[in-house]
Amino acid sequence: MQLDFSARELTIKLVYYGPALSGKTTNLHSLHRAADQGIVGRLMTLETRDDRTLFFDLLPFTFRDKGGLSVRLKVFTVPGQVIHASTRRLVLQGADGIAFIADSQVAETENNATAFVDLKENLKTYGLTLKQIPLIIQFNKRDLAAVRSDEEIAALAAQGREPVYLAVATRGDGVVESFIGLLYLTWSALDAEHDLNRKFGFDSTAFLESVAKKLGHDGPLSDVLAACVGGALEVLRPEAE
Ligand SMILES: Nc1nc2c(ncn2[C@@H]2O[C@H](COP(=O)(O)OP(=O)(O)OP(=O)(O)O)[C@@H](O)[C@H]2O)c(=O)[nH]1
Ligand SMILES: [Mg+2]
Repeated sequence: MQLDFSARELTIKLVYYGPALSGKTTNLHSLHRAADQGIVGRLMTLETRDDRTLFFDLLPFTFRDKGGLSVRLKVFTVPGQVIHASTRRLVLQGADGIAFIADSQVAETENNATAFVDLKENLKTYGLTLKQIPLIIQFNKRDLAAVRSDEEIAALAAQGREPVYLAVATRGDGVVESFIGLLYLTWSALDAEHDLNRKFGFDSTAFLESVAKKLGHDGPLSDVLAACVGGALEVLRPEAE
């Protein structure tokens, strides 16, 4: 997080991580499509001819709170291909929250696991553990035939504490829900650490509801958060461990 107190501007970095071809870039395309023009900037992607991310993608958002606070969100994807290990580490630097995009296909189980270990190791190089960073997990490509069942994913989710979402990123299903879940968790963690709501007279529920609305989800925040199929949308409080 970067905070410019005099300009009342806060910048939050979110990173979409995961194995190659799991749909990280597609999530950003769907978010970009769903977003109100007034809040979203240009989606920057750098890909090879066969659509593989070469360096990273970046989707910027800006929200202005009634109280005058500007919140900027920078949403990045890492390149999933194994050869881009050092780029993934670089992109992860300074992340405030992470969405791990897993591929639901049974055949991708091992690639998901390898990418998860890779995430853990890269966090370690920044002195972080999984418990110290807001993280949600999205099982994408639910529309394909040979995928792990809902029951299997529910059982997996019950083992961990990370909030779990189901998605079909190509259709936009579950994309905004995953994003709002990640933002909720990230804001809660930053607030617990920096007391943001009090310092800026900021109403985070109203903020998250307005973000969801500008992404096409009208209604109470609890409705969007209810899309989480497992794990816990709980604030990380490292001091309580
Ligand atoms: N059927 C189906 N295909 C999907 C879905 N999401 C993404 N895809 C497809 O999967 C392929 C890879 O998607 P990308 O978003 O480029 O994957 P990525 O995770 O960014 O891949 P890297 O950049 O190599 O790490 C593309 O052909 C997408 O259209 C989904 O929910 N269902
Ligand atoms: Mg990509």
